[in-house]
Amino acid sequence: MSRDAADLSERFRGCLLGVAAGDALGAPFEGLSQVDADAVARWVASPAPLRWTDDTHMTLGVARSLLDCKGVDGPRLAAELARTHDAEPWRGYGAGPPQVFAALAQGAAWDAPAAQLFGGGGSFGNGAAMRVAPVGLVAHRAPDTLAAWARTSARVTHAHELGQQAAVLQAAAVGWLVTAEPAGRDPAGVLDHLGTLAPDGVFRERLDRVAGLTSSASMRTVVAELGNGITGLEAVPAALHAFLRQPRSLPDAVTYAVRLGGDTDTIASMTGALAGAFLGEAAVPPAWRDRLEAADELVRLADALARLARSWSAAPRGDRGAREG
Ligand code: AR6
Ligand code: MG
Repeated sequence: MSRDAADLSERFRGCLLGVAAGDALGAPFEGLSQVDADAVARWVASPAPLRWTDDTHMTLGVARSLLDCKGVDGPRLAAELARTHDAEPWRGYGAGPPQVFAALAQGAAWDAPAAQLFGGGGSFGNGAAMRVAPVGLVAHRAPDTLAAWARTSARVTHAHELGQQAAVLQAAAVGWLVTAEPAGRDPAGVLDHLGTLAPDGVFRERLDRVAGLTSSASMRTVVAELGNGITGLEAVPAALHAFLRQPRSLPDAVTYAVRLGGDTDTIASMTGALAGAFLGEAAVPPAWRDRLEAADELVRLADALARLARSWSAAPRGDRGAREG
């Protein structure tokens, strides 16, 4: 394997391990508005197993479907996410997705049930963004395809524009960071890249708030400015801030995200995806990895995604195979 190929695999592994470690480390604190720093420190340092929740469970479903379809195919992704959920429905799913999967089992079209949720407005939850990292990894060399795949991957459960935009932005952040050189490139450049995808509107305003926060801002200020809740509009900026505040340390970024409170598992998981894509596998503490549920399976999938990314980006456009939306 060439040095570049080895580096890419390292980054993909870091990203998926970061998703799972952040999810599992944040899970015990989900929903708390005040998180005790000592309690987080004790839990982070403890030897207890790190069991992940729906964030990682769905990410694995997206990864398997990407590998199977060599891209994002809405109907096949919907079937894979439903299969994944039905095998372990106790993983802590949001309210919407199980309703989608029940309707799919009754024969509904792949994107129809999502449009019925929340009075017909569709979900603006963070669930489409929390599972999208594999899309950002595989399509990192093709920004238009990345955005189209991320949106299609969201549509299975998130019909609301903000739920879909959150997924596009999180995938684009992963895609930008996975090839950024940690030693050379300022990671804050990711915000300029995301600005091209959200030139106006509420997400643009939130990205500007992320750019305006200094690293000395208190947690109270960060939560007041960005939020820490279950919506994509809050979780994407919060994860970006947690990463950009300590971009050279995955454990510091993830632990900080947990301490922000609110939707701790998801914001820490999304932070772990960003830090892991930027810093690679070596940034994940061995002690975390030893505690982490299914770490070997995450590494195996990351390596398969890296092989797909290399073969996909080397293929002529017409041979790329997957449907884009
Ligand atoms: N109107 C009102 N509330 C909404 C709307 C809406 N249009 N959309 C979302 N919500 P959901 P997810 C609220 O159920 O995005 C797990 O714990 C509503 O309270 O579509 O997959 C994960 O770990 C709804 O239940 O699921 C993540 O933390 C909630 O947002 C999270 O759930 C989540 O939207 C992912 O949830
Ligand atoms: Mg959550």
